[in-house]
Parts: sequence; structure tokens; C-alpha cells
Amino acid sequence: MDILLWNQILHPYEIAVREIVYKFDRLKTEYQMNGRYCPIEEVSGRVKSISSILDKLHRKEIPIDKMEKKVEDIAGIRIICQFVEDIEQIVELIESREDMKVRTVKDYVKFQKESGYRSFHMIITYRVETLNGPKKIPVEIQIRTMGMDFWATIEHSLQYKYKRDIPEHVRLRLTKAAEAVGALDSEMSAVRSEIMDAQLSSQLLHHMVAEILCALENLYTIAPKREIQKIQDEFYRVYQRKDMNALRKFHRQLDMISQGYRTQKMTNTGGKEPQKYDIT
Ligand code: 0O2
Repeated sequence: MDILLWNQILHPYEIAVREIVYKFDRLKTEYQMNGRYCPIEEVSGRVKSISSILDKLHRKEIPIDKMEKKVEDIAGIRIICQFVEDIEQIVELIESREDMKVRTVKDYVKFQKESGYRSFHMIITYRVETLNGPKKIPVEIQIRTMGMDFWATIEHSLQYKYKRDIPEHVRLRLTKAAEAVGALDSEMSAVRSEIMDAQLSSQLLHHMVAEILCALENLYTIAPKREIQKIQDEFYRVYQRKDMNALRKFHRQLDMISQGYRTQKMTNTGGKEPQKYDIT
């Protein structure tokens, strides 16, 4: 099989990975825009390297012409979340989509692997459009918490270093580390609602500040500079209080001031001094 053929074979998998990562990223943005907690922390994807594919074919004694049928993780997506509870939400979200048809699932979260590995795996069918027409391909989606991901990444590197024959004393450490990750995930779950509240408040604060600064910037073209300076100083004062209600009130007043200056500009003052508006 020459290199050109590999490229041809892998191309639809690349399209699938790019499209799916993009779709999950867009979902994340949608959650944020709606001020809702997003169960997805990070999404990444990869097409399995040719050497990894060859290793897997060898390891599982799969003939090369059966590769596309038997190796279901050529296209791989990884979704990282903060809490174990988020995994279930993401699974339901995927199950409800029309563009991703779930073929099989493996729940290594409930049924941890002997190695200590924990993660939720789904094989889905995803349709890509290519120059040669549509093609349905399998994609493996791995869903796990940050803690599970940390453990799996380290263990994966060690498997590579020791050629899948990790020495017993290292294996023992990994088992202990897996237990610690399990305990960490449980502790985090216990304070999940508090953490979610804190994150949502901080997200709302960032959103509000961005909107206020944008409104202030728009004011530059219609209001006198010293007025804007006064409003800006007031904004810094209000911001220091980190009080969402005060910021909301400030935002509303700023909107009214902007509206006032805009109306004034439209009706043309005829050389008169522009009227001043105060934030109180
Ligand atoms: P890579 O380099 O990540 O692509 P098998 O190869 O038999 O273990 P199978 O039957 O194809 O796996 O499916 P399974 O068990 O769902 O595993 C698929 C992928 O999950 C693996 O791909 C790993 O990415 C990950 N995984 C499974 N078990 C472990 C584990 O014990 N430790 C770590 N770190 N990852 C694991 P590949 O092809 O093995 O490797």
C-alpha cells in the first residue's frame, strides 16, 4: 500500500474529526451565550497515525484489507469534562443528535479496566461528504473527566516507554494513582453545585463587563470626551465592588445615556452645546 493510498483512505476520517470538533466547540459557545453551565470543558480530535494503525492491526491480527471495517478508532474525538456527572449529560447529548448514530458504547467509568483506566467510549457512525460522494465512517468518542484524562495520558506514555509491559512497581503506583483520581472525582462531585454556581457567576461577570466596555466604546463617537471619562471612572468604581446587581444597574443607565446621545445626534443640536447625561 503506497503513501498516496493512505492519504486517500485517511482523508474522510480527517474531515470527520474536524467537523465533529467544530460542532462540539460550537455547542460550548452556545451554552456560554445562553448563560448555561456547559458539561464540555475541552474537545480535541485526531486521526490515528499510520504506525499506530499498523501496530493495532498487528496486535489484533487484523488483515490490512479489513482495516476500515475492524479498526473503529481511526477517527478519535476526546471530550474532557469537569465532573463525572457531566459524562452522562454528554452521552445523552450525543444520543439525541441526528448527525451521530451511536453504534456501541463501553462504560469504563462504571466498569473500570484492570489497568485502572476509566473513560466512557462511544463508537458512532458519522457521514462525511467527499468528492467521491458520501461516506459513513466510525468515530470513537472518549468522554472522561480531567482527572481520568491526566491518569490515562501518563499511563499511555508509560505503555509506550515500556512497550506495553509496564514493570510491576510502576503498575502498583499507577493503581494507587487511579484510586486517588477516583477519590478526587468523588470529592469534586460533592461540591459540584457550588463550583458550577461560582463558574456561572464569573462567566456572567465577564459577559457583563465585555458588554459595558463595548457600550463605552460606542459612546466615543457620540459623547464628549470628558463625559466618557467620568462614566469610565464610575465604571471602575462599580466594577471594584464585584456586585452583579450594581453592574446591571450601571449597564442599564449606560444604555439610556447612549440612547440619549444618539437621539440628540439624530435631531441635530444646531450648534448648541450637547446636553450632559449623568450616571448616578
Ligand atoms: P491510542 O494510541 O490511544 O489510539 P484495545 O486496543 O484492545 O485496548 P479496543 O478494543 O480497540 O482497545 O477498544 P477500547 O478498549 O475501547 O480502547 C480503545 C482506546 O481506549 C485505546 O486506543 C486507548 O486510547 C484507550 N484505552 C483503552 N484502554 C486503555 C488503558 O488501559 N490505558 C490507556 N491509557 N488508554 C486506554 P489504542 O488503540 O490502544 O491507543
